[in-house]
Amino acid sequence: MRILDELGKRIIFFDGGMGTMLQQKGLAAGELPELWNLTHPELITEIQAQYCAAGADIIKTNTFGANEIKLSECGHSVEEIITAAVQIAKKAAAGTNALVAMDIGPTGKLMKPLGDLAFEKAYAVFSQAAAAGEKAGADLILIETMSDTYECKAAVLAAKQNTKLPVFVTVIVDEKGKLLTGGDIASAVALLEGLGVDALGLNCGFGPEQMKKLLPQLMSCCSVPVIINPNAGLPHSIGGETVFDVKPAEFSAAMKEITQGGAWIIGGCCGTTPAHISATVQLCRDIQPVPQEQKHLTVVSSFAKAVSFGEKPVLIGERINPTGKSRLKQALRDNDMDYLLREGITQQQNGAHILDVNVGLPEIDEPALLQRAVTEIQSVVDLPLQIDTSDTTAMEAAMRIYNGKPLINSVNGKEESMRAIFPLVKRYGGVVIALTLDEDGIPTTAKGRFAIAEKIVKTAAEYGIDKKDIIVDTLAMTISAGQENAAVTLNAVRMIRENLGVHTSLGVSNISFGLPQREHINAAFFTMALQNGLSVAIVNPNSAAMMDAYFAYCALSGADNQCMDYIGRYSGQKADSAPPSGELSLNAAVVKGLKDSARAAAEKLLETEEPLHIINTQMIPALDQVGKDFEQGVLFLPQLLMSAEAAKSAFEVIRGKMSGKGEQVKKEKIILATVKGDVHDIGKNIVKVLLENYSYDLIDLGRDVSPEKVVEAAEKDGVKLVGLSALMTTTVTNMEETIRQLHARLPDCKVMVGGAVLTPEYAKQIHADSYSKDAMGAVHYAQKLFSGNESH
Ligand code: B12
Repeated sequence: MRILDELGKRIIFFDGGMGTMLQQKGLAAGELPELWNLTHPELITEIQAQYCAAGADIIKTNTFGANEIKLSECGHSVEEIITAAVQIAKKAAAGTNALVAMDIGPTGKLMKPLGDLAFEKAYAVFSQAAAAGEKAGADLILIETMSDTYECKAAVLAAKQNTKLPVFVTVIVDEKGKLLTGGDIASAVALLEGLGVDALGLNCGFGPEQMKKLLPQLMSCCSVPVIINPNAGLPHSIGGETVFDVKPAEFSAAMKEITQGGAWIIGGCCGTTPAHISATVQLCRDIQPVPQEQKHLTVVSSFAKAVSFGEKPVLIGERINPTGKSRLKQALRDNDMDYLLREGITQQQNGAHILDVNVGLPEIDEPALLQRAVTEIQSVVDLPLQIDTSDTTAMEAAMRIYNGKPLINSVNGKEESMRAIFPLVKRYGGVVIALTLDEDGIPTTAKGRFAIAEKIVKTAAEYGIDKKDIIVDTLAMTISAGQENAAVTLNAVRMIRENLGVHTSLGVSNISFGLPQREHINAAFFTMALQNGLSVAIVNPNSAAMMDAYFAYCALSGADNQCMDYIGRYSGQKADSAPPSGELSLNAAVVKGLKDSARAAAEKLLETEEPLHIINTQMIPALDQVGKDFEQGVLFLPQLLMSAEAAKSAFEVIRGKMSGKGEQVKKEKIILATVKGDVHDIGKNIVKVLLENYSYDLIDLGRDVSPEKVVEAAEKDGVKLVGLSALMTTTVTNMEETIRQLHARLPDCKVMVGGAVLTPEYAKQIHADSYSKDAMGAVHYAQKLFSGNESH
């Protein structure tokens, strides 16, 4: 059976859970399931044979964690384990029609800048696994349970560039349809379809009922076959054991509705068994797959958001482009990324939907700088980016590491340009802006520009690029050089939109070059272009005139539902109020995650304010705000992390001012640690600096510290006071355990605790000797204790 030929003709069935089946067969917690391919091959074959007997068309190899990162210390090579796993699966499938999918799961590491896994390292790790799977004879690749689109991109590129196998991908989302790193379903689909995967969908997380609710969202944007592999319900814990509630009959009934909702490929994940698959096959095998509609959506995405063209006119912020901007040129020469980030944030605040990123200066290493700029901007701004460069090496470098499906600026009608750019668009995915010029220059008629657009669309098709992924720029030429220029451009916009059916774009401000008071012309031209069907404009979102034209046009044309955007923007605002810009407060810099601005703001504040006051009035409220937004799903882990980094960099400066004020002779030793399982250490570090400031001799054990390590350190140095920090409800239990062990082993050692989740009552309940709500409280307790005033 060739899987791709089979899709859509009948429902295709994946097998069910492997990990949970192995646990039932005795796999211990912490043991690597992949090693069982070597130690218990017969058990794996047995499970997979049961799945084949149940009617699975595709069985997954037992290789979810078979990558160099997870297996580095197991004593066997990745190839050895994967080869064994594929052979086992082939043996189990022998005599049936079942195919073998090389299963690839996440590495378990966070990608940079969230964690420390570099994109190219992830690519290399996945390449090794994918190639080993193909070599051993797998029929397709399934990349599954991906919770980060960026890691997923590395895996898909690795599979596509190192094998010839079909590539299926499923991601894991929460009940709101969000990935761990904040992406929604539409942004994941945009990225994965852009990369050319053969089928995509959802797996793990929860049961079929919850997935059923997310299916319409997926079907509304997806044009490739859809896969749904849920768990046997929501996992919950009974007596320390993970249990899944949904039984085969209930599971299969929900899966039937899922096929009726449009999924072509179904199966199970954690907690599902051969009985679940068998029941599902019985119930669904005669269902005719619902025809999958081609959505023809023109869409770009970031890690978090997808922007679709055609609904409302789209604005691309033009400010990160050095042409004519000496301050930005200087920032690029100085590697001043914070300046770029501020430009990005301001444009987002002012209403841009996409940001143009162009760092082209003759004297710089453009590929390296463009990659860096894209990475840094993506870590603080969640808008999709337009990668704008005439250097194809820089373009490829940036497209490769971009987290999402980018907009690309640009290709044109020259043979050479199309030959260079289209393969990149095909390989990395993207929507490309096509300029209506070619070897003969820019046609002076709308018809001439239309003809070039037609040629570009036709040539793109030869590279396998659909016209939905092309946006034609009909080129605005200044009216000061030719009366006809505006009319030609606008006619071309209309002809292309109406007769070629592709979206159009314009760099609006070129129209007024050489004229005084350019904004008047720009705003009027922009409105005219929108009226002629323009889909997207490159504008300065910080220009009130342009934004006023935009919001007024949307309200007038009916694109702004009940004028809500217009009212939201202008009600209560004075007509001439200026857009936000300028220096950021420390609070704002931390909330927005801007490291350099946070440091600068802290330095400024230190001229007039006390360090502790700055922490209490600026940093803690900012982090509280970030925490709340995170909890409510407004912010996601990448932004949380950038805020933490910004807070830390401000704190570095503040610490410099705090230390050295106290006495010089070191006093008693105090141990500090953030408890096991918890990596939050900003608060603990503040406590440390303050205690040091009062001349205590601090032993900082860091974060994620086991109870045993704390006890050992306290015992070794005869320490009489230990401070423990915990910030999560899930880690206070480890705090309790640490206190228990300390008290049992060292009865004279006192334990003080702190951290946002704790209350005085709870601290008492877990037998802490002292609780303080802030760092100063830690100092007071230490003073009291060491001067002998502490009482029980
Ligand atoms: C910054 C931050 C992060 C950063 C941490 C960076 C770092 N190096 O610390 C990063 C991005 C890494 C992070 C990760 C996560 N985070 Co977080 N994070 C926060 C955030 C926004 C701020 C914490 C902070 O630094 N506050 C400022 C400091 C100064 O306050 P503080 O720690 O309370 O310290 C003061 C006092 O409490 C006291 N104190 C502190 N320790 C001690 C110790 C002693 C002995 C004493 C006496 C006093 C004392 O003195 C300090 C100064 O006054 C909070 C939200 C919030 N506002 O609390 C969420 C928050 C704590 N995180 C949360 C979560 C869920 C996570 C993640 C699980 C996210 C994820 N899905 O992966 C991971 C967990 C990773 C792990 N295993 O620990 C949740 C916890 C929910 C809960 N109730 O359990 C919170 C509350 C956000 C939320 N509302 O959902 N996070």
